[in-house]
Amino acid sequence: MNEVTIKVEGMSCGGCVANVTGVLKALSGVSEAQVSLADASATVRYDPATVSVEALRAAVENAGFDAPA
Ligand code: 9UX
Repeated sequence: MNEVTIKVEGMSCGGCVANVTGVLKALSGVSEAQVSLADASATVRYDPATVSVEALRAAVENAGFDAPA
């Protein structure tokens, strides 16, 4: 398992945090996601053989937020 922290911009409330947490955890290969509204970030534990950081970012973007590299 690897751990990465990605930027997540555009979250406004705890509901956004829950939504981003949910979309990340729903991805195959993701075991843990800790999303911070204050830090505008998500720290994710994932299996790099199953899912890429780019796929994590894409899932966040598809949920309506910005995940700049
Ligand atoms: Mo809060 Mo976010 O009312 O997608 S849930 S702004």
